Amino acid sequence: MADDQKSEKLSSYSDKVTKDNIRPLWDVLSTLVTPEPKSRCEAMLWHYDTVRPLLMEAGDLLTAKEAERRVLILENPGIPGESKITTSLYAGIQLVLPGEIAPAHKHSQSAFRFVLEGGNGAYTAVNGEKSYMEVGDLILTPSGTWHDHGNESDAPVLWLDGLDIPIVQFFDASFMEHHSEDEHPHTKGDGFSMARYGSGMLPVDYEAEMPTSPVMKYPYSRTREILFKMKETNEWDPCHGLKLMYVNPSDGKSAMPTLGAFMQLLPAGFETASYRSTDATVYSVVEGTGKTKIGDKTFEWGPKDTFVVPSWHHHHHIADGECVLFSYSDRPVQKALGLWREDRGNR
Ligand code: GTQ
Repeated sequence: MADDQKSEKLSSYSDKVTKDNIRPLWDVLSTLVTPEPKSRCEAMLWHYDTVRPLLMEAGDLLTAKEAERRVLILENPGIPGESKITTSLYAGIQLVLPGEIAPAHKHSQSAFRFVLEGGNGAYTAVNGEKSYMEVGDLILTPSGTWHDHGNESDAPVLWLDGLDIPIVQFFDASFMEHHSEDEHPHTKGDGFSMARYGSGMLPVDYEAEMPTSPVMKYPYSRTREILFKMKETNEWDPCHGLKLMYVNPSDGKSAMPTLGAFMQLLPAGFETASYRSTDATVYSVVEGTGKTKIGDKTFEWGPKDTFVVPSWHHHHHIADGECVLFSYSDRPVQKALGLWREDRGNR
């Protein structure tokens, strides 16, 4: 058969079988099984100075209660309309104004709040425990736990919401319920779970019911102190500076099964070595200014900015002064499935 005759026959064959919900593998194999990760996710940065005024404008338009959650989603430009910051993760910035309550609900999705602004009287109540917020605190909302947010302070509170919404969507495993009251019963005070589970001791015979940390709040004051203590020994990793992972103190694994969260310190003037890994990573700048080069793009950042590094993209950070960066990714999922890979440069 002549080449053009053959390709015409193959093409009409494909058209024919597709009508029966059948597809020839040879048409799609190279897009399904790629030699390297090929993602629609693009490198991107959102300046806090862009997002904050938009949220304050939303604050004039509707209450936290009317919205249920007054959140602006950070949507990846390569995946428009899907409410994703990476292929597997969600990010949003949430605003709760003084006196407001974002009403209690629970859902299959795991979430965390990473506090950007305000606090000092604003809180998230999770599973009966009321955690007051300070900038840089990480507060968990494990899958299936009742939670509501409130603000008893006289200033707005804003935080970064990280959720595994796209992962739960992928598995078609989403359930959610509203509580009958705006607030679920707040029976435990601030620091309850930290004292019980996060102080190097556990109640004897403790057995985890869920593969998630029993500690609800990881205060920044503590995280920062650990980083600066570690700094004294100068053991900087060329790719990461000093980087810590938030863990479940009862098993040493990731604090949440679907969301890996990290905090790192870069010394003034430090330029990290080129690095890439298969977990697309969302960063939130806590302290300092600097740049991140991702492929041929350069993103300049300062406190409270959010940026995303897609899977398997070479990147490195350049710190102007001393910098602290929070980040999260789907690493625990990839590790559990034996899929996670990293490449520490050597180029
Ligand atoms: O605060 O419970 O950004 O349910 C998205 C979904 C926040 C929350 C989000 C949610 C929440």
